Amino acid sequence: MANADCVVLMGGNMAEAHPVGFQWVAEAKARGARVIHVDPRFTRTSAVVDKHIAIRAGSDIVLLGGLINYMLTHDRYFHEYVVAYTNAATLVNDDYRDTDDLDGLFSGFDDATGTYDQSTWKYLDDENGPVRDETLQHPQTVFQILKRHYARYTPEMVAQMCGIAEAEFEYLARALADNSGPERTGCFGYATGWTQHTMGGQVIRTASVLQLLLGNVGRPGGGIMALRGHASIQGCTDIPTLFDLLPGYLPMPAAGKHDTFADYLAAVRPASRKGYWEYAEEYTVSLLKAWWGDAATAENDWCYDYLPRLTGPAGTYQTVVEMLEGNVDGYFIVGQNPAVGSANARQQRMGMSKLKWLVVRDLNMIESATWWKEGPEIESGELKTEEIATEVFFMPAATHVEKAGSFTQTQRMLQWRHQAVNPPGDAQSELDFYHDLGCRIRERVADSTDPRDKPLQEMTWDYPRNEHGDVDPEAVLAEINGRFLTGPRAGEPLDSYTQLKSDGSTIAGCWIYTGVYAGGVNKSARRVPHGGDTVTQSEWGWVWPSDRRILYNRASADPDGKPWSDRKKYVWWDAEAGRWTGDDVPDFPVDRAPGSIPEPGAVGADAIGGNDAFIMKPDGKGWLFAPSGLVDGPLPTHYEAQESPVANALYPDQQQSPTRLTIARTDNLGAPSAGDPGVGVYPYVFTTYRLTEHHTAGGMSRWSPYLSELQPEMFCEVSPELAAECGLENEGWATIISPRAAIEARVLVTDRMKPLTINGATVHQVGLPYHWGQGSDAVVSGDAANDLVGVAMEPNVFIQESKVGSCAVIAGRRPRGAALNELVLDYQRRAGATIETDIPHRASGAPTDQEE
Ligand SMILES: Nc1nc2c(c(=O)[nH]1)N[C@H]1C(S)=C(S)[C@@H](COP(=O)(O)OP(=O)(O)OC[C@H]3O[C@@H](n4cnc5c(=O)[nH]c(N)nc54)[C@H](O)[C@@H]3O)O[C@H]1N2
Ligand SMILES: Nc1nc2c(c(=O)[nH]1)N[C@H]1C(S)=C(S)[C@@H](COP(=O)(O)OP(=O)(O)OC[C@H]3O[C@@H](n4cnc5c(=O)[nH]c(N)nc54)[C@H](O)[C@@H]3O)O[C@H]1N2
Ligand SMILES: [Mo]
Repeated sequence: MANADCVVLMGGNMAEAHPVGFQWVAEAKARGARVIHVDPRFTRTSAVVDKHIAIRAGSDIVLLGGLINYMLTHDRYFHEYVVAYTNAATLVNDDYRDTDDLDGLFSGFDDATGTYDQSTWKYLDDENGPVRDETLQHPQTVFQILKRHYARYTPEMVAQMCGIAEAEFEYLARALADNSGPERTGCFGYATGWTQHTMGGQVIRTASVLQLLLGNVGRPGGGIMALRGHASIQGCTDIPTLFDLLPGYLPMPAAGKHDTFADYLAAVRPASRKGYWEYAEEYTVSLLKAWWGDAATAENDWCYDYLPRLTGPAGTYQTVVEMLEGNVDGYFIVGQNPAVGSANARQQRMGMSKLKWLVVRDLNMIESATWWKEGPEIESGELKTEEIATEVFFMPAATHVEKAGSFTQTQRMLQWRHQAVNPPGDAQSELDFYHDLGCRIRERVADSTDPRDKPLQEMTWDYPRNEHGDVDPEAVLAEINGRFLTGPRAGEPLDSYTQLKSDGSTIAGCWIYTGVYAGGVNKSARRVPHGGDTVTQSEWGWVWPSDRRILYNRASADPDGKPWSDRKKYVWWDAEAGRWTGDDVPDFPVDRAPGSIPEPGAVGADAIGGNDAFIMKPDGKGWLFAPSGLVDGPLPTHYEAQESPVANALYPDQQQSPTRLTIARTDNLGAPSAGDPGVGVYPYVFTTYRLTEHHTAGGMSRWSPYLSELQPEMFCEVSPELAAECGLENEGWATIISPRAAIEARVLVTDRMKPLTINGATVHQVGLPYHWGQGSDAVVSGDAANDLVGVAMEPNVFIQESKVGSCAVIAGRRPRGAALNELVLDYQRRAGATIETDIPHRASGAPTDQEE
């Protein structure tokens, strides 16, 4: 980011939520970069950038689509880059139909299931693979499809749907165009303002399309920075706590789809057999060998059958529905506070009240551990402590300074943390807790003859312990890195994932991390001041894969292998040496000459052509159009949020994303949208966000008296106009009502919130921080914004739409006791909100009723 000439911060509040990383933006700005913040609110980020542009929450695809259209129609895209490195020239199947042809749907939509059959989105192939027209003129090229698709995303449409004046749009478009191309680069930074939408993945895709068109991928100062959340949230997807992934982005096997190891590999390997996913077998076998050691053999498919099989989505929201229906006995809550932090927090608490047992491991006695005695449902009388059968176990957890281990931050960098002090009392690190739990479970099943226990009996669980009896975290890192099992280097750590084998002679717990422990050195612990003398500061930490600081960096050179410009040189071809060289570890087969054409029949790395900069893609190209991989469409397109008072001007027949997932239940009703009767009952748009002084659900900040003093109370941000409309007074109280709940908050009247004119009508937005919850153990408590938020999910990754919702606002505090639910029900009745009004094309669980 420090190398960018233009930084667009959109869908995040970087100075507030990532103040340390923001130093790089500040550096870029000090060097003359233009910095722009696009946010519904004027924030602490807006205050220190060149320009703030106010946008209506949930309309980002219109703005980004408008920028794409601008670059295409004003000939401001980076032509040579686009032709060489993206799929712009690739032809798409003749059967493909765009949203403009089908009133807002792509071809292949099945109304009954609410899902797409993606077969018409495929490339047009001949015997040599995808057909390309490098002139970009053929009507079926991705380039021409893109042009047609975004033609209606005009500055007028942006003004109409986002509330952004044409002059502001022009400013943004020019800033980006002027700061892209051979000599210059621009980057985006985003976080939850983009992700937490029913089309969150597609918002980021729109930015990817734009950045590829501008040639801002794989180059210094380019890219799209996902400004991630918790300290190791990147680590949590690399070595996942997610239900649908195995380490290193290998998918979790699914029942009926991946029944045999051969099925699994066939699904993971690209049909083209090109690029590094061709080695899925090497990665998976090495993983299974790490987990099951000698028990994993070629004969038993390396214990592939010991892996669980998914029978459907098993994310937190689906699991809570299962709890509510009495299908879940026990639950572990670890490093999470869903009674406050998850959408429809009331549903989370009610779900927990149906469990037999609950384990909470946390630093503090958070609301997820105390809802049974002092949650909002106790106050309202909906739950009675003595009637709740859930047995709650609280286990104290060691904090980050009380344990050692690696954290992976947003730039894919692993950094080691050393232990500063021992955990107090009974507090344990996660590593010790789970190791201990594993040992105890293994003891219990040691003599079992039940085949179901074999994976437990046979797993490798032999970590060395230190003098206190604790597991050595470096031993875990070494296992993740992997080692040779046989041959002259048996027992030695692997240097690179390219050494992984599918014959059982290597192990690696996460293939993308291989190399972090090369030579037996913990490279994540490298801390040379300023990262040493190199351009990439390469002696600080270790970045996956293979310590590459910028992915796809072959694109930083032109098709001939020369830097695009001296100013932006990074990785280039050294013709004399016959190798790629430069400031970073080349993200390319190191001796593959520019322009070289693979031998017919070549597979894997050998099939990568000299200009196939995107080595993980099955065609080696950056994807403007995604022929596979996304369930909600090959091109991003705008739909309104699940709840929106605004009609979708782009697709009047398709208000919301057709593939979004909802949970149609009386405890998760949605507000009516534009065009529905009752839309005026919840007339305002709310959005939720963070403050520097607090952290997420508050477990790490509301227990600190210093931070609590700085931000003591839950509040709502409203414009002076909205305050006048609702009779709100600054520092007074407001009650905010959604179809799920009503909460109270202190009122902050500020002209940082601006009413927007959308489709010719005024739209008011209400800002709500989500850090407070009800419980007596914290220093400060308050109503939780998440009680208001409904669960509507993005269909690829199941993230909740917590950045937009509809609400009503009235002056004064909310009612107490049973009157609270009466108020909520009264609004529901007036709006006519029922399960039936809520079901889109399908619901992610069968619609069920719940006693009120
Ligand atoms: N001090 C502190 N730092 C944190 C955290 C914390 O709680 N406290 N949390 C950490 C975590 S877990 C995360 S994930 C990150 C999150 O980092 P951010 O995503 O930057 O944090 P939010 O405050 O949720 O910011 C979202 C911003 O997006 C805006 N926004 C809302 N809806 C939209 C929209 O539709 N479009 C656009 N363009 N903008 C929108 C909001 O007004 C808000 O300013 O922060 C991390 N850092
Ligand atoms: N409305 C709305 N809802 C949101 C969001 C939003 O923007 N708006 N943002 C979403 C996002 S991005 C996130 S990340 C979530 C966060 O939501 P949660 O993860 O539910 O909330 P946190 O408060 O971050 O919970 C982390 C807990 O871990 C504990 N902890 C810290 N270190 C350790 C440790 O080493 N071990 C253990 N066992 N515990 C530890 C802390 O004390 C804390 O209680 O909220 C999501 N919910
Ligand atoms: Mo997060």
